[in-house]
Amino acid sequence: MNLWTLFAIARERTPEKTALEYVDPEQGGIPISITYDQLYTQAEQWTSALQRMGIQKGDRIAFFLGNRPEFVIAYLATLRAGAVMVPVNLRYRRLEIRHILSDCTPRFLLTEAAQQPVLAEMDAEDLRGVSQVLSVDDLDAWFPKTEETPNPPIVHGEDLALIMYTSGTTGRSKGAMLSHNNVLATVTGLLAAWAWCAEDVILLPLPLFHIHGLVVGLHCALATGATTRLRPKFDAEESIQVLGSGGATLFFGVPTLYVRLIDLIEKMETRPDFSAMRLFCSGSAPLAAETHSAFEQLTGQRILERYGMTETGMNLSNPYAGPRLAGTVGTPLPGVFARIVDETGNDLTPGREGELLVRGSNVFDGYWNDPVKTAESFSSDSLGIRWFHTGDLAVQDGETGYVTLLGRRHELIISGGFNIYPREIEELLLTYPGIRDVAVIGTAHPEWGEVPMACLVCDGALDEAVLIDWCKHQLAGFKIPRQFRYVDELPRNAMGKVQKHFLRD
Ligand code: MCA
Ligand code: AMP
Repeated sequence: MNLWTLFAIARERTPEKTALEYVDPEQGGIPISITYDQLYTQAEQWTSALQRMGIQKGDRIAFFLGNRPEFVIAYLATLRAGAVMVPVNLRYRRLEIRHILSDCTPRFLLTEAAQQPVLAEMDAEDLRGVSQVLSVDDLDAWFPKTEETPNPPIVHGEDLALIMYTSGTTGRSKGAMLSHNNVLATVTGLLAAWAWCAEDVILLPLPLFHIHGLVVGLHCALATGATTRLRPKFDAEESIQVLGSGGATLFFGVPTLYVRLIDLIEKMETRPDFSAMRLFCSGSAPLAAETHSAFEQLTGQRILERYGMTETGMNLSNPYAGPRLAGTVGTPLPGVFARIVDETGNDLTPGREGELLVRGSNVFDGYWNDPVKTAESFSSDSLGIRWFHTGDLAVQDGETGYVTLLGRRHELIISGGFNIYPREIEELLLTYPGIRDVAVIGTAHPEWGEVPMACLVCDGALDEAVLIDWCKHQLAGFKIPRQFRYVDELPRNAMGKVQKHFLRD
């Protein structure tokens, strides 16, 4: 079994059904509808094309491409050809993209006209790892004309399907290697836990370059023969219109999306009718209890919160049928095992706080090109079974068994569902003339959850507007500090480590 066969089975069952519906309001808003059969045929054509251009099993194809049907078609073809998809966050800029490309050395970089301005800022050295750049808006220039049936290799469950780059504690992002089996484990777990069925319709505005949109949303839908209403980005007004007119049964979002939906619904004269909706899910960042209850009060729908990671796919979930407790992430999904341990790795009893470890077929094998980081991320128990250290601090309730996440061992900031490691911003800012020392911390924000703030030690006065503009050319916009504070020196402990809690205070 692999991810292509999972899709091929659904297509065999429901060939005429709409697999994908796509509307881009900025392109006139005319819906495009693709059946399972059409998606299959187009993916086959793309597989042949990729093979004619020399793709081999195990080659990487980087996607710097927005949500659109070509993303899904090319992705399925990548899997069919036994190649590995490497999605790149569309908000990434030169430094981030250069690192990913040089690390995974993709055979192709698949992109589109809309991303050209970003790529145009990159030079040959930045694109060194890439053999060929292909634009889906320029198919005539490179897509082979002859139609041949593909001759795909045998793709096993253990073969690599994805390399997903996650923000790194050391400043550089690491490529989490996910096999077909890893993704299949998350998909099968969620299909059972959330009672997915072929009649489901999911409204999906989440980016396909993350596990949330790609696996929790798209793959689950493709595996069940459900319909995905894909959108290029989140638009609260359009979402309410679709969800309130019986146009979907499922909606998955990061907390920022729910904050925006609540804001808009509160301003509406008549409350939208979400009675056709079967399930609203939230994940990727903590959902505030106020958001949970405000959404329920306004819509009558109780959000189901779940917890996952790029390296593991989905781990824990509140129940579909059963109490969905605000502030908790529920219990392990089918096939996932979890422990909460102290600093020395000893299991803690319910009620005691420690680090959450997980194992299961959903858990990745390691980081691309990084055996050291891989080894640091796992530990073995007395039976020699490997457990992944999530870095998340958690506690389990003695009565319900539900787990609550308390924070993180590392300094991760989560802004609107995107991860930010302070170290990456600190390293960049230190290269700016006049900045002598810097510490970046996360501060609470009503819409984004958290945003970065930089505390700077400078040689003289700094023009913030110039600094921000300089940062924007190097890094994704969501990583740019929203505030700068100036200090004479940073509080450090005897080891020289910055004591960030003092800065926060
Ligand atoms: C956009 N901006 C942000 C963010 N997004 N700032 C902070 N945090 C963000 N997340 C800034 C832009 O830089 C820009 O600022 C301004 O907001 C407007 O940009 P725009 O593109 O119009 O924003 P938007 O379309 O409204 O995007 C907000 C969003 C988006 C819809 C919440 O961030 C989003 O789709 N987030 C979801 C990410 C996600 O799926 N994460 C899952 C990963 P300026 O103009 O100054 O540049 S975690 C995961 O997959 C694991 C497995 C899990 O558990 O799910
Ligand atoms: P990523 O590396 O982008 O996959 O992000 C994974 C991290 O997001 C996890 O380690 C958690 O810290 C966080 N996360 C995911 N889901 C939740 C949730 N429901 N509540 C709190 N944090 C979450």
